[in-house]
Amino acid sequence: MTPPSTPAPSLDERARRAFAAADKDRNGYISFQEFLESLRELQIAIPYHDALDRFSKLDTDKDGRVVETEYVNGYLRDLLGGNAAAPS
Ligand SMILES: [Ca+2]
Ligand SMILES: [Ca+2]
Repeated sequence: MTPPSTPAPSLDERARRAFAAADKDRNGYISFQEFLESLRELQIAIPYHDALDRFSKLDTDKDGRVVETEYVNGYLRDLLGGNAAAPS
């Protein structure tokens, strides 16, 4: 049961994989419903409004869908920019 030895994926490769995993119906974007499901799969238990908040941060053009570019950018932003969401 040893995992195949693959070279460590780059950050945006990881982001793209995470995106593909979250896009359940493979229609090219993540809906909020899919986003909730992916959080659940990752066993990230966050309140509904936090999930909504994260989703809307990813959805930079606010069309209610997170496309791959938005996801990848958000993923990198999260890692590089820190996650210091100031309480409003
Ligand atoms: Ca989808
Ligand atoms: Ca969008």
